[in-house]
Amino acid sequence: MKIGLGLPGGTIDERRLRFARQIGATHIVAHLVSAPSGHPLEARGYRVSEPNARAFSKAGLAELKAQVEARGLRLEAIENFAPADWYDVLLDGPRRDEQMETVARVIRSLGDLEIPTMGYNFSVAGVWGRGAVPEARGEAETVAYRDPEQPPIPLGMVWNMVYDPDGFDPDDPTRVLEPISIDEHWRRHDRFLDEMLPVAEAAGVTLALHPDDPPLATLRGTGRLVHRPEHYGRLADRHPSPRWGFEFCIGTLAEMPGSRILDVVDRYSRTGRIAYVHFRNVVGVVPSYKEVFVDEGDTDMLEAVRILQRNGYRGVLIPDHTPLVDCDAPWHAGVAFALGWMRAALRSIDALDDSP
Ligand SMILES: [Mn+2]
Repeated sequence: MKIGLGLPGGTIDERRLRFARQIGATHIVAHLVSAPSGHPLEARGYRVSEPNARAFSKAGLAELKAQVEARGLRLEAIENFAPADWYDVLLDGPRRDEQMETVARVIRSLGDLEIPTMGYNFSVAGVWGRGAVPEARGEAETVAYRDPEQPPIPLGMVWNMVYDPDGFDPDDPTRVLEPISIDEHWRRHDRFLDEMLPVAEAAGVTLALHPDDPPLATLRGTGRLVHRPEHYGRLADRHPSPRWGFEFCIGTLAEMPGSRILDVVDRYSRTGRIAYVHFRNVVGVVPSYKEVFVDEGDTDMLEAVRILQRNGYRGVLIPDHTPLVDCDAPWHAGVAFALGWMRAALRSIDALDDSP
């Protein structure tokens, strides 16, 4: 298996890439939508998604790939579409056709540039409701979900990001999204794949789905897709294309009640449809859980890599996110600890492939 690092948008520069290589990553997963846009709403704590960001253009992706390769690394995947580029795909809105074409263009660009995987999270509510708490080992700051009240989603927002700043008024309780049923959400996702998988097949790009975090059946009135492990199986049966797979987030899957996570790792790694792995650990399950260091959670992560190896998985593991370590560089220390642990774990079972 190979070790990668996920890098948030706006942070990918030469120094960050050297850091990745120095701590033993050979592969990069780039998140391009998390970069701040500079919009005034960000000062009020909202994240804003700008449309047609240059980062997603073929020129932008080519530049990113060249930058990654110049540091001796390989660009394994781009993770997540920009909400501004595909909100009406999620909402089944009037601009859906146009936005499907934008998504298709991104996938074709990845294919042209031989970037193998596009990770995505088909979710209206997105990752929401977790707060920072000093509850990982040694009071390290991490995130926890503690069953908060779920206000409806203001219009102009999907995936916890504002795509329409002019139409967004979080203080007006009448300007909120109507509920979306689970069945309706599944229907929209099936339609998305029915239309987009032929594009991915032609481009030679794998679409890899992240499970819903937090894994609840509904969140803020909107249905969720993969909130139990068996939903991955259901989707794999419905969409047998080799260009559809799992962005296999062990942390999120472990947050699902009764999931017996090592059995889940065993079952789904046998299918050969894991595109790449988010390798992180948690304590608890919904509606109450927290993220922790890789070696302190409920999941025996060493056993997880043994199972992946035994079942023939040879792809990339990234640490997803980690608690922040108290020092001058909390993020760097957190991921460096995770990568060191992961390299040693793979080495101990003779499973580390160190070639970019
Ligand atoms: Mn994840």
